[in-house]
Amino acid sequence: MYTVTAPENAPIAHEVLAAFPFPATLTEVARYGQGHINDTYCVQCQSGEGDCVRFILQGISSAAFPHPEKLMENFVGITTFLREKILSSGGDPLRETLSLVKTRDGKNFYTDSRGQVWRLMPFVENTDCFQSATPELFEASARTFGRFQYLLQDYPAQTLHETIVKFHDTEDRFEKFRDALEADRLGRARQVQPEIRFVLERKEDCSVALQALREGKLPLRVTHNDAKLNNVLIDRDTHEGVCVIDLDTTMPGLSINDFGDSIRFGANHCQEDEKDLGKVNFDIGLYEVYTRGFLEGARGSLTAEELRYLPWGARLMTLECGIRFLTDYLEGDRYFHIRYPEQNLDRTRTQFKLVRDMEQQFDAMSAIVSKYAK
Ligand code: ADP
Ligand code: GN1
Ligand code: MG
Repeated sequence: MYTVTAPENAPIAHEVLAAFPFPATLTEVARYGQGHINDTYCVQCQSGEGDCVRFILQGISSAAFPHPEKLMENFVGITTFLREKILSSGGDPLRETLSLVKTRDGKNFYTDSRGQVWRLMPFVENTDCFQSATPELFEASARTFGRFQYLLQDYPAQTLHETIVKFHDTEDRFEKFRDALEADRLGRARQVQPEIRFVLERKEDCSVALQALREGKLPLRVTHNDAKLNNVLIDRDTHEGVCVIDLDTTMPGLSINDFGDSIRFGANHCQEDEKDLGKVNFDIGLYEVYTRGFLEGARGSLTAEELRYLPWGARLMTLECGIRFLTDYLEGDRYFHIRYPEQNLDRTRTQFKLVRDMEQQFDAMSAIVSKYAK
């Protein structure tokens, strides 16, 4: 008998596990990783000879993703496409892209008796997932995200579903913020006047990327949309990026946003909810190594206008994320999980401090892109 270290979900775990064909005896099922969205488990099997095989079992969050079956269609389309690209360049698709283990009845996912969708994936062994990194690891993640962009450049973007509608529509995020402010359901607006002003003063910034898209300056591509350091698995021996994971928001989007989200998350030395703003600083040195790695991985697949707008991607993803945290705070913390009452406000403040830093160093950020763009 195997152990399940997830008591609140145990009956479901048994039901879900029974739906998949495991190659050997199950020995352990345990909660895994630090993701905030999906229910992730590591499932371990052992053969008679003592060989161990691991899998990642994930229940997709129906709160974040209203149509998980469409998300799975995207997942299959993207990973099948990547598999072919990786094979033709001599790589190992079982390490360099996620893949699925089908259910006993040959489906790509299992829907449990409560309606939650589950998928099973081979565990990419001998890798690590980092929440913060040295410059070398940060650059490795940049090359991997740049390569992801490069490999998907001729994917038929129009065939993908929008798994979260208007996900990086910064203008819409601004409007939703204004609605939350107007409603002010919990009377919290009074305490956050400086943060509210910060957003209102940047209404025009919220249109910069979308306006460039409307004018045809920026192309719509297939992008990851949650391109953070902790969504790349890094090889334990070579310290090179191996595999981009967490593909649930991979859909049509802007390359500058993938670049920007990585900078937002990784080009600093603080936690997202750091209370001491004295410790929250945008690190332009880390920005430089990320830029170098991303452009190397993208291998010339970005247009001159995309390159020109990369620094805007960083500013806008950081501003947008701060707006989302502040909106959630005003609405009573309904979207982002919180561990203490003012966590979304602390998160808002770190993002806005980073935006200010980027605004002040914007010319230097542009110069760095020019230095590495060929
Ligand atoms: P979330 O959307 O909740 O962030 P992720 O898909 O990023 O979920 O998965 C959560 C964690 O599980 C990751 O941070 C990583 O540590 C681990 N993980 C996910 N898929 C794999 C895999 N195929 N092999 C090894 N580890 C994985
Ligand atoms: C959420 O769960 P995680 O950390 O992968 C969010 C991202 C935000 C991030 C901020 C689907 O991602 O967009 O940037 O929190 N993902 C979703 O911490 O909303
Ligand atoms: Mg993740």
